[in-house]
Amino acid sequence: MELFFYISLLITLFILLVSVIYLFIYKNKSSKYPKAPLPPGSTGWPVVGESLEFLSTGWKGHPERFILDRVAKYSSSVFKTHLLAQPFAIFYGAKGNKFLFSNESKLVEIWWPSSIVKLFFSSNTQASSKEGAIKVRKLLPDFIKPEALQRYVGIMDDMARRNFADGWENKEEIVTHPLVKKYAFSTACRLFLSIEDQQHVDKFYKPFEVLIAGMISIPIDVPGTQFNKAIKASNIIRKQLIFIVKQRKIDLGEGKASPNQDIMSHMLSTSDENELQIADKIFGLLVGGHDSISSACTFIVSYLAELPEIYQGVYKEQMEIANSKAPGELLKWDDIQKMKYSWNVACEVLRLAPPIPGAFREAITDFMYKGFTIPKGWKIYLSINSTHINPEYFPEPKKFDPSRFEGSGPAPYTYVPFGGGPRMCPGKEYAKLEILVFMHHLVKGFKFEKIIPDEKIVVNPMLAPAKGLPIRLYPHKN
Ligand SMILES: *[C@@H]1O[C@H](CO)[C@@H](O)[C@H](O)[C@H]1NC(C)=O
Ligand SMILES: CC(=O)N[C@H]1CO[C@H](CO)[C@@H](O)[C@@H]1O
Repeated sequence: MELFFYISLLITLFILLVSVIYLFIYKNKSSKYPKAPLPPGSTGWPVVGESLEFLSTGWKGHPERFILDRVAKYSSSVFKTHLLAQPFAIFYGAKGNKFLFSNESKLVEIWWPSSIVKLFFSSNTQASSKEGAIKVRKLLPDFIKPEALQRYVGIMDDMARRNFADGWENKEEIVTHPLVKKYAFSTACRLFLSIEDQQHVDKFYKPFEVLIAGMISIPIDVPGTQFNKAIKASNIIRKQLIFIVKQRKIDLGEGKASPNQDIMSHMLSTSDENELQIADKIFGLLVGGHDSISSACTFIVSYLAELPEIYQGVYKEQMEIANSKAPGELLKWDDIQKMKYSWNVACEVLRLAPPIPGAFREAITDFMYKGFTIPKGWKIYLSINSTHINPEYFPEPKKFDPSRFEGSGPAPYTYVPFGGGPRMCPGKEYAKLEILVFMHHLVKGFKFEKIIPDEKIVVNPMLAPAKGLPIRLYPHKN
């Protein structure tokens, strides 16, 4: 009995001693941190933090509410929260965009939630370490420049023509979003991989659908969950892509394929990366390319259906171009340059309905912003949408006004549908080309009206009308 008492006492003393040492070290350590306070905000419930609130505002179709409510509550353009089991600083406003975009790689660097990393990166490129993070950054190519795209305008035109012929012509009603997705995906398959056969494209498309659905599922990886299915789909796609890339490399070596044939050939002949890295990049481009572009095109249809004057302006511009061409002649780079009004309209659509509502970063060092400390390792979410509807930068923000983009356009860092700084979306020029070619065929062929007047908008994982935007078509009589 006595022995038991002494042992308990010893254990208690030991625990006390350890606590004192721990507190001493901890206090010393934390005193080295800058004195500035953390940003205001609540970290919500333990572990889940405010993730549920964040997701639910997204599901309800108002992801910007999560941001705007808190900006009002804390009257701050930066606040802290806890999302995806991580401490987060949310940045809001053009100054925050500018600060983050121009301090890329100095203070912050791109970051992906672990569920996305699991879905998109093969295990050897996953960002589990510093080295991994560098590889993930390298996955984003920077080469899809206008020069590299010019020769593909004709192909894009041909793809759009075929897609409108198959999906739109001789139909009274269509559902826009799925059709446009198919258009964007087939175009990407052709331009990146030279896959033309529609059956092949359809077969390839199936795992992509599963993958995209998995992006917004709860990331629990056990057999049967949507997330698990998405990981499997991702592995299937990657395997196929690696196979295609390896085969192409052989064909290029033997002169059976041309270095200018498509973007994959271009990558293989201009970069020193291995097949695996190139396959990963193409994977990213296929997903990013078809989902964001189809979101943009769908909202263009939506706004044009509601705004007859804007439609008329686009129609006039596109018909001038169409009438200047010989029958059957494909669009050229010069024609695209003439689509100025159409592009302003597309930009205004992207302002009001940016496909991606925000972007993630990670603090790579402690830094100060607006008098608050953002500690190293914190994740950062910068809101794109909330800047776009700030009346300080866009007077009468709800008004659809393409003239905002005339001349020098909006002030820097206020309009960021493609991100900004060195991490600007690598596919911006590609997207611009594809969107304009789409608009050309859209207005040349049809007038249209919405079947559901006030269709709800969801984030899925990109912005989209809840029912896919069903419309009634009225082909032009000619
Ligand atoms: C980048 O970060 C530095 C250091 O915190 C800051 O002084 C600077 O203003 C930032 N750049 C911009 C353009 O905001
Ligand atoms: C993703 C997102 O937040 N979209 C919103 C952007 O702002 C417009 C205008 O307020 C809303 O209609 C969108 O839902």
